[in-house]
Amino acid sequence: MIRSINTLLVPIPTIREHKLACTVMREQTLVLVHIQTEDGYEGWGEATTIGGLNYAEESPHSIKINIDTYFTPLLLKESPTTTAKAMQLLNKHISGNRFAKCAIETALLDIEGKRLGIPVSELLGGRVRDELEVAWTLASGNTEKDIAEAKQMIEQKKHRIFKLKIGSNPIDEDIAHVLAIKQALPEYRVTVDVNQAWTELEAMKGVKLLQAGGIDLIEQPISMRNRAGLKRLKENFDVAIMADEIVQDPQNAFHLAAEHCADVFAVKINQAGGLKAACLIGQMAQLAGIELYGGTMLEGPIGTAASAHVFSTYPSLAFDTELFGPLLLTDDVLVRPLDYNNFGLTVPTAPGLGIEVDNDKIYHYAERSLLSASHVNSQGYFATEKS
Ligand code: MUC
Ligand code: MG
Repeated sequence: MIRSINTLLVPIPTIREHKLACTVMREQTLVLVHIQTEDGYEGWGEATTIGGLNYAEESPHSIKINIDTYFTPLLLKESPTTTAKAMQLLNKHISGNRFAKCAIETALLDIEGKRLGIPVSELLGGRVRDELEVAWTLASGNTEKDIAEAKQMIEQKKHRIFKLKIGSNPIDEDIAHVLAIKQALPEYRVTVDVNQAWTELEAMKGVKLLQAGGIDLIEQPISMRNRAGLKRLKENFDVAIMADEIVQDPQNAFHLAAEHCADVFAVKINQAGGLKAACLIGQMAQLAGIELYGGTMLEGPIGTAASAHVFSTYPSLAFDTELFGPLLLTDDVLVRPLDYNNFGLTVPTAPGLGIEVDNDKIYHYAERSLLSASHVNSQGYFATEKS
């Protein structure tokens, strides 16, 4: 039985500016959910999004307010006895809010795994791998800096797959940037993420040039609203086209898979609406012959561990993962950081998420962020100010 649910906003600066087509990130706000039960268990979950409301329709603040105002009272009143029943209840009474649902489900599965003495991966059907290869995103905005960063990552045996964020500059500039990096790293996998920035016409040109330049994977080149356009790109080019923003809940992933709108799905636990939903999307992709990629919403270590448990269960993960979120942050919220080595991440094996959260540090960070937010009212909500 759930005793308490705390939702904490934990902003952590990034190690450098992270430039996407839709925003420039200098910090990431982790929305952390801490659930404690009557019988003494505790679980942690996390939701993140990118650039406030730039990337998706949930922001850190909307996630916190909706959990505190709608999710928590419902869960405390109805007292569901399992994670599955809790999620059924939430899905019945709360529409949308996939990121918030993901954070709650993660914390509940963490508790369920600890109670049963098994890792979350085993609650999700069972892992088939213990290590995940992790790509690094080059997004400093500067070609020379990106090349130096990539070479350092290779030398340190941290990453050997590189994803470039493009779409904020004129297309010819972006292509020149990508091709210069690929030429500097000829034997390594280089992929691009356009984050929906191109029109279909621009994409016809861009994809052609990137394919000719040896780029291995092109992620969400056009608007998520142009499903037919994505399918046309997939059919017109040999280079793998990956769907990202367009892959949302399992229902919508079902249609994408049935219509074979992309070669690869980037699956993200937040975007899917939770861990079980992300597993379901993976299964549908596999049944439709679509390859899988373990995506990130730039989660910190809690969401990254949860994602790792999910991706460890996929029978095939042809395009590997990009679970580098914690490495982009200047501080950790775990007692011991996640185990990144030899170009990958080791999936934790201890019960639940298999991580030890630094509760004191998190509560300290969350308090500091509340104190520094000038428009916060007594409940910790952002109040509307009169102009
Ligand atoms: C996205 O669109 O894939 C993943 C890596 C990164 O830098 O941004 C995210 C979001
Ligand atoms: Mg993407």
